[in-house]
Amino acid sequence: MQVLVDFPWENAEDWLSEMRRQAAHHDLHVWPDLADPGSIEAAVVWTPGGDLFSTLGRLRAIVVPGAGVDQLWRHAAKLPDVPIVRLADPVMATRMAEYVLSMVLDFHRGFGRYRRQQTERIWARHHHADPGEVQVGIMGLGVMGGAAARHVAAIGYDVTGWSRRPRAIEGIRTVAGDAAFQDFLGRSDILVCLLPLTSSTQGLLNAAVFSQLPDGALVINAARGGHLVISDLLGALDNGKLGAAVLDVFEDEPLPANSPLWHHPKITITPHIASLSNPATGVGQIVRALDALEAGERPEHIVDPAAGY
Ligand code: NDP
Ligand code: OXD
Repeated sequence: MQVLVDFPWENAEDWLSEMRRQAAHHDLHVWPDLADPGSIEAAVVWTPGGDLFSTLGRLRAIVVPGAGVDQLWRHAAKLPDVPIVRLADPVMATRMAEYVLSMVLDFHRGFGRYRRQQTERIWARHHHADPGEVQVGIMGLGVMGGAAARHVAAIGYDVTGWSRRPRAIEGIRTVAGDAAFQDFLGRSDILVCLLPLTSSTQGLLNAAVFSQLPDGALVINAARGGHLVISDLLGALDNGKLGAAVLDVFEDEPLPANSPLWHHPKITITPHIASLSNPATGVGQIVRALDALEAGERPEHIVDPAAGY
């Protein structure tokens, strides 16, 4: 199969060498080295620029080398009417779960306060609740949110997960849909966003939502920058409604140097590393999708265009 590949990341060489190793039975064309765009049957792309797709007349599928697909809509002038396949990688899910768990523990045990105390050589001990008394609400119970919920619940936190449609996960209270949202927020001392960015979830982390959380709550956004209304977050942190925020994702990445988020004392920033994708397993999934297409079968993990994820 004729396959266009583009991995616009600092470790692109690792992805390319995995592709050359695992997809040796396909003809790979590495962007922008594309002699005959009309021959390409599958495009493995993250942020396809401008009108790339209009030049790929024989395209049969787009394979996204990551979990989220919203960046396709943002970068491509027009998407062709072909299946979009995404990654659903257990390695990434575990990485995300570790990130969420470490941020939950950091907040619950107050380690930020001890880091600040250390800068002033203050020896002061602060007592804390047990995990079972801390309510963690996870927005999104898919590959990422499901793994995060299990990890956090495994060490005793009181976890509730919220999804669009009802989901059952052993050991976790699950709720679904708009009707359950308000109650869900009220039981989220720590609110974790692991939703896809769609027209229904854009701007969902906003002042109205923050106002329904318990006082002093932590908000963790490891999904997409577009979920968060930054001015609402700053307002809720500054008026004391929220205790802290952890942000891994931003509408503009890298986060511009002049962003007020960088220096806010209640905000922890990480550079979109909550779950770095893993070339070996990621390429394994990409190749399974390409092989299915070549065999005339339907690949796994096809995005529902109506839902947008
Ligand atoms: P999935 O598609 O597996 O899961 C999405 C979940 O969100 C599902 O449970 C879905 O509900 C729920 N959901 C979608 N829309 C709504 C809605 N309107 N209301 C309530 N729930 C909704 O996605 P993943 O778990 O694989 O990934 C989630 C997101 O995480 C990605 O889209 C990406 O943006 C982000 N991500 C960030 C990374 C990072 O490093 N920071 C790395 C990887 C992903 P239902 O179960 O009913 O379908
Ligand atoms: C993804 C991501 O969606 O890394 O895979 O954010």
